[in-house]
Amino acid sequence: MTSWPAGYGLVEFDEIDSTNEEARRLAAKGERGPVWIVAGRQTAGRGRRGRKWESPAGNLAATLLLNPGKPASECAQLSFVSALAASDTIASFSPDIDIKVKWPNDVLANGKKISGILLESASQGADPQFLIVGIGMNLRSHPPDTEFPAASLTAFGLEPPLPRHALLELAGPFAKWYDVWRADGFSPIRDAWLSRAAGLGTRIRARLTNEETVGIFEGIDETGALLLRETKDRVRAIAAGEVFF
Ligand code: BT5
Repeated sequence: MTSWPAGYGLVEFDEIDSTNEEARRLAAKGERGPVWIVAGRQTAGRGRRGRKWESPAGNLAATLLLNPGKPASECAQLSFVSALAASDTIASFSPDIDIKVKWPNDVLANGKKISGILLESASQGADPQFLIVGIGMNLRSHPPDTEFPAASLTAFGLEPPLPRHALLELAGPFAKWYDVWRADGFSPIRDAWLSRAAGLGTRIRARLTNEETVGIFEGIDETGALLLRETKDRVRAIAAGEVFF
């Protein structure tokens, strides 16, 4: 088991609306972190673009509030730092399951979504004053009817760890990858992420705001945009969207 990383605070709740919302409230009060906020369950857990995130008791709902002191464009790279940490955590509990990262920031276990990440920031001027990194993990249960198939550790016949234990296994790897990012930048993070990426080199479908497109998933660029080869001569950089394999 890893130990709690030095310098990181911890705030715990039995129940809360959303740990990301609590991070926002703490930041508004002047807290700059780094501090992990964890809740036994969320009543208004959120995903990207206003979607809902189900987080009943037994699963992990955690948010890290921190102040990277870098421009917003670079802070977006932390979603890949988070995905690496979350995939380490899941892998530590399920050594025989194929764990992959899915662009932009999910973790898949045997091809099913087991963890989702939501990065938020609030800025004054050009640079974010704080970054909010929310991570949900399906330890004990997962919702049945999601557009992208979901899974939990229990669904694979594994004994789920207590959320508190999972947080410990997340905070350590996050601190490790965060330190790599701070010392050496995005390049080693991108390499590590690509070595775990689902669907790399295969034909995928990408859903953007107003269209869908297909192509070969060739990698990600230095901003984290997905590189999709649509034709022999055209590689498109996709900054935001959903991908399907
Ligand atoms: C995400 O959004 O995957 C980001 C989820 C982040 C959740 C954490 S929990 C701690 C922190 N506090 C918060 O309030 N949020 C963060 P997205 O890619 O938009 O996926 C959302 C979609 O996944 C939904 O529309 C559902 O279809 C599906 N979904 C909902 N709950 C799920 C779950 N527990 N497991 C798998 N899929 C789920």
